[in-house]
Amino acid sequence: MSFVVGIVGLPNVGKSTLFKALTKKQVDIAPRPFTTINPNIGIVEVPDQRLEKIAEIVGPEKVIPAFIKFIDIAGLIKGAHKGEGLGNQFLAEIRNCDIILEVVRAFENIEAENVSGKIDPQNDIETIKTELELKDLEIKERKKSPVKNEEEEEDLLAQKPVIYLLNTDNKADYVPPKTEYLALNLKEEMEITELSEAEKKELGLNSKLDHIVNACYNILDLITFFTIVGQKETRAWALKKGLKAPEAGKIVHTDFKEKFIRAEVINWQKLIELKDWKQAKEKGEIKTVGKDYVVQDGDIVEFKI
Ligand SMILES: Nc1nc2c(ncn2[C@@H]2O[C@H](COP(=O)(O)OP(=O)(O)OP(=O)(O)O)[C@@H](O)[C@H]2O)c(=O)[nH]1
Ligand SMILES: [Mg+2]
Repeated sequence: MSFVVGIVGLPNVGKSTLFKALTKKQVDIAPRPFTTINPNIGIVEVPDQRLEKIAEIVGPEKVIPAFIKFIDIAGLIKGAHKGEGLGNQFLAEIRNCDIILEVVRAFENIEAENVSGKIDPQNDIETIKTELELKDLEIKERKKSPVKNEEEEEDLLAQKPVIYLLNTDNKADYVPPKTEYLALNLKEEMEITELSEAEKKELGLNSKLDHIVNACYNILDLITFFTIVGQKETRAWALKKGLKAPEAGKIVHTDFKEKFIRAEVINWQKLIELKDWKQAKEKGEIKTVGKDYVVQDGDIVEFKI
């Protein structure tokens, strides 16, 4: 199971710039609208110091972080819901996303045309919102079923959680949007990812991309649990908050759900204190839990089948 974040916004606002900074993938970035047509898909690791600390005491061959999938979707314009600028195709790509990360333009760049005419974050936010709502209306009309089941409701574009990300160059004047938002200079962020550690230090530059990944993780309502496979692999997994041990097991291996009997669990910090699993077990610090156990953020889990 993976969780999907859709990068959405007007054309030329820096969506692909953000995608490249996050995934380090080479994608087309250019000062013209509709540079991106086919979506770019990439995976981003979720930063987690707990994983590093667990790995320090375990010393595994491989350390694998949890990840989120990001999709860089083509720009939407007014009328997208009616097919304007291939809008229908692009809107359909949003439907498969769990949340929307909306990039909003707040930078001056005369080369890169601003399709909405001027820097006006609130106005741009409303343009996109309207397109999503109009598309939903059209879908509802088409279905015309009086009772909506939960799944259909969930499918609505305007119902998806949104994180607004203002792409600012810290120079342009603008009235901030009325909603909550993150503000970053995405071009600078992309450039930072191309620097070495030493260069970053020298220039005193720090990436803020982790804030975005963490914000996505939070709004997706995810927790992290860990697994340790001997000296081989220590791994972090993303799980929807509130799910039980067999559901967590399913993410690791399909058998872990079907054949789930019990799991052994310890909080990550407790294991760090006690230094190793065997010792923790001897001290009675490893809990044995059944299929109704709700997995907690920071649990280290060993599934027993
Ligand atoms: N000055 C400045 N230019 C930026 C910034 N972010 C992006 N740009 C430029 O704006 C242009 C468009 O950037 P893209 O990342 O391709 O934008 P996009 O939203 O993916 O555009 P489409 O795929 O066409 O919808 C490029 O020339 C970028 O270099 C920024 O923070 N500051
Ligand atoms: Mg693009």
